[in-house]
Amino acid sequence: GSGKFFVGGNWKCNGTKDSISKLITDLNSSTLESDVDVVVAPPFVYIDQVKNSLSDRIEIAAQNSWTGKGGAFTGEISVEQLKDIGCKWVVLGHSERRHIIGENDQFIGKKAAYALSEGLGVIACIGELLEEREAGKTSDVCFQQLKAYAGKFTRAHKHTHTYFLSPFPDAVPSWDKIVVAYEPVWAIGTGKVATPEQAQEVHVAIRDWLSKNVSAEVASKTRIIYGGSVNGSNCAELAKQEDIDGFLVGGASLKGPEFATIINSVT
Ligand code: G2H
Repeated sequence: GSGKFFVGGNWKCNGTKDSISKLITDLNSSTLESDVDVVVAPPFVYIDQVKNSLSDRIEIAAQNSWTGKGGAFTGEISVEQLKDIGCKWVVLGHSERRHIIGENDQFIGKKAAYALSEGLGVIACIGELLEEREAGKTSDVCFQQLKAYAGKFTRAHKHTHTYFLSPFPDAVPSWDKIVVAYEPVWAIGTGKVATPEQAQEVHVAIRDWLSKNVSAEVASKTRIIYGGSVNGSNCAELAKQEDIDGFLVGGASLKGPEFATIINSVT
């Protein structure tokens, strides 16, 4: 793969003060490979607790952020607030937000561009539904979702005159803090993990798209991580694939020892 192995734990809407305190104790006492970037994404209300008790070895991501500066936006959390409490990352475009909550490419791209413009790292999720895979549309869907991010990243940097010269002109600097997470929707929380070959095939296609539409450098440097029912038993085979640069883990990230096993599957 390219870059440093990256493993994110997406806790989703799970946990209590007590269960999170136990998880933190387990994470703090586990031995983690040094050559891996590790990030956890707690629910907003527990971020401060996590920040105050989790080892600095692990960075913190939010599971959502607002499209711009804070203000009169009831129920939203701004990027500035996330930075204020110590978040370094935000997970955006997760399939649960796309398909359960109804966020579209446009809205997700706007959030991602704003987070990046404020220096927050973005874990940019993409992935196809089962019916889309069965209709042979996996790459089309992933490319469409990638394009929505890339287009917005460009607009976040449109102040230079090169804007009009290519479809994604100033995209290079803004891709530094992006990790692409490929999560086939049919594999999320279903226990139905993609085979290493299925994942590798899509990761190659994503890298190829980045190369053609952004730049060869961005394609080779950007971490492309896999998510969808990754666990302690299937991580090693997936991690061996050339273009799998890490994982976004849901259910299995709620168990400290198993999450450590996944982090340490780096090859
Ligand atoms: C995919 C993943 C984490 P899980 O959503 O983002 O969750 O590992 O539970 O399938």
